[in-house]
Amino acid sequence: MARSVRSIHSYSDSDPFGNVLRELHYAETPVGRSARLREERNAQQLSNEIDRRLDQERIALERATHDVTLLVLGPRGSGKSTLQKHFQLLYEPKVIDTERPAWKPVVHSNIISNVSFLLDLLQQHGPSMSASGSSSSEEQEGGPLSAILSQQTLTRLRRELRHVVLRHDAWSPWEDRYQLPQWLSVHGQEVFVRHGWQKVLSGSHGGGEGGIDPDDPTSPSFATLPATKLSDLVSENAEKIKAFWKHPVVQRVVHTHARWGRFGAGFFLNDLERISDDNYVPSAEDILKCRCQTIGVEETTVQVPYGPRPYRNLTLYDISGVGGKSSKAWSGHFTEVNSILFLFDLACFDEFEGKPRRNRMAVALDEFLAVCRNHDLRKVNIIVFLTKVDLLQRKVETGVRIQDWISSYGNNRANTVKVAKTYFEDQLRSKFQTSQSERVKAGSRTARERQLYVCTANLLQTADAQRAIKEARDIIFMKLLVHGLWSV
Ligand SMILES: Nc1nc2c(ncn2[C@@H]2O[C@H](COP(=O)(O)OP(=O)(O)OP(=O)(O)O)[C@@H](O)[C@H]2O)c(=O)[nH]1
Ligand SMILES: [Mg+2]
Repeated sequence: MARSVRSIHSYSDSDPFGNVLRELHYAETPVGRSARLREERNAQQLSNEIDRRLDQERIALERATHDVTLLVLGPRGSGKSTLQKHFQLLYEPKVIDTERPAWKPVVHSNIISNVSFLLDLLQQHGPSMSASGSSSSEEQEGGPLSAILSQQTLTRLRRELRHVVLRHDAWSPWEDRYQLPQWLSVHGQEVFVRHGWQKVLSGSHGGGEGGIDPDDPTSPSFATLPATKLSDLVSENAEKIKAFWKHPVVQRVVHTHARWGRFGAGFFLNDLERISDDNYVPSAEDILKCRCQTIGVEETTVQVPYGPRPYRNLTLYDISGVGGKSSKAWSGHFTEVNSILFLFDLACFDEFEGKPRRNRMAVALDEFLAVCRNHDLRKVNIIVFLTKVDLLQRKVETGVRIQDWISSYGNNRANTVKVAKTYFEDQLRSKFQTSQSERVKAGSRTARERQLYVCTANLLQTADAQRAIKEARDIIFMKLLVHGLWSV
């Protein structure tokens, strides 16, 4: 007994404390010894638990301190949601994967909205034009559309597609009729989604066990997804829609009106066969192409690998539709953001919006200036993403002349993507400079520290978008390192 105690606790003879302790342990009964050992074990467990919690708190604090927040701004349709999807695809691909089934009603409503838009385009450029003449591009394409599209044909097409056509003028009873999910709504020809809609679908967030298996149409979550009537509507009318899409007048109006290019994205009419199938589940590419206007603030957090640390949390706030002049209302909540990502659509120079109607490029430049001038965000660097460069290319190739829409572009500049990109980038830099000079004049000492970066991306090309995101990430991370806010 005494030997076994000695073997556990060996105390030096020269140590006065050792002598005391040895005597104490020699006097220990077996019951007392096991009680003491139990207490020691408990104390050790408690100590380990405290260490573990302290470690956790330290890591949480470190992450909180080093988290990155970005404000995603830009006019309607400039690509903010698409950019967010790319952040997820790049850093959290599992999330997008589990959300795939939820995008099905969005793809289907995009089809319906495209058919309605096309019918309206036929009305505008078809029979009614015979009295007023035709556009020059139509002449080049082999005569006016009115020559091959009679009012009779148009009426017939409308009648055939009457079940799938959206009305412009009012909130249609569409949502009820086709049982759209609560987070999805349709107004005019626009499709809207509400904030946090993905989370509405049980098990669709965060991946992992119990979530939707996107490739298994019999998975319980998949089967209970709403909007089944909308899917029925598309599959039941697929043949009619296909015939409509292949109709020569429709093809003519598509090829002669570059502004159709705005649907280059949500352009699912070429894929009807695949998309109208009962077992269809949207691919990541389909999700990127979806057009649906965001309502409210959309928040997305991804974990970005960084140096020897496992990752940093990076949160994007998409302030949809209120990125410009009305920014005063919310900007005070975002003074600590690390950077602004401003999306600027390069292809919208020949499009109009609002009442009174204004050129969308002019609106975008005004919004950009308003963001630069915003007092709450005055210290935040801006990274501009020039988007839709592919559409710009398509427009100039089909003969749309930028100088016809933007008078300051002038006749001396070539109508090419390269020249146009430089021109629009110069416009943005000059707005930024204007706001900086105003601040210097007003006595700001920090004005000169703020910077503007510009990168270009076709957000429908995953590789190109990811290259631009990594470029932006490096700029943001580098700034944090330079200012000593981060260590590797
Ligand atoms: N061709 C092309 N289409 C793009 C590009 N970027 C985005 N799109 C498409 O443009 C449409 C609008 O993009 P969104 O990301 O929804 O635009 P948004 O800025 O979030 O729009 P709001 O939510 O209305 O403010 C979608 O159909 C996208 O697929 C691009 O670089 N090229
Ligand atoms: Mg959006």
